[in-house]
Amino acid sequence: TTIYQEIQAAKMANKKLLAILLDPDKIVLESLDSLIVKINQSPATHVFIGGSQVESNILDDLIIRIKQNCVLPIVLFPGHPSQISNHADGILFLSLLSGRNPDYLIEHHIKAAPILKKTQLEIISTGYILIESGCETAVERISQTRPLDRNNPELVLHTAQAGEMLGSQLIYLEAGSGAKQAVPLKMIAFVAKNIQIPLLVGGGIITLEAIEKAYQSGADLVVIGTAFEKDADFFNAQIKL
Ligand code: 1GP
Repeated sequence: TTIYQEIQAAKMANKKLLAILLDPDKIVLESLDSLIVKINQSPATHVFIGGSQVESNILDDLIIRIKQNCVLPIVLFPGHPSQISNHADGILFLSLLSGRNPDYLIEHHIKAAPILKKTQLEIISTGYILIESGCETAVERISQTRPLDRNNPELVLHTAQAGEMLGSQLIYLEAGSGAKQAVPLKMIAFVAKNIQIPLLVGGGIITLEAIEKAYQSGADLVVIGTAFEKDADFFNAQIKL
């Protein structure tokens, strides 16, 4: 079975999924083994790997080392076509549907296509929607796009539905890494109810309670970056999911 089939099966069974996002720029290779132990002890079902500036040779080594001791699927979450490694299992092929920068809608994808054709990576088409979160985030700065108004759920839904109609396999509602405000729960619920494909939510989720509320609102998979990066005992220190 593919990564995508497993996500779909989990959605059907109402089994919630959790991805830990690792930023290769911030990982200290010396402490990688203990970090992998923490990932294995956590309730995570997926490892996402991505960052703003990544050298692919670092990426290869990092993924090889993670795969030695971690059985979770490794999914690339790239910011740029240079961030592709054939050692991962899959890649979120993101189109930034909230923005109007052609590079992030299609241009990078055209550059990535011949590279991806030479890999075994499972390619998962993902409609990526950036939601306003209180301050400028890295996604906004690097993509040079504006996030969608957090008080306009209709526009967010229509964007997600257009992505679904264009063939996205997943919708990812993103507040941005380290966001002050996560995606509003009502917005998660409104979008989840009105699309058929699995819904990913991330950015600014820093408590187990917030993860649980995102699930209850309809998120199928929650992405945790900063909270785990700051405290590798984040999941253990609190009540198990
Ligand atoms: C960022 O959604 C992810 O792309 C995770 O965000 O670092 O705020 O958890 P955090």
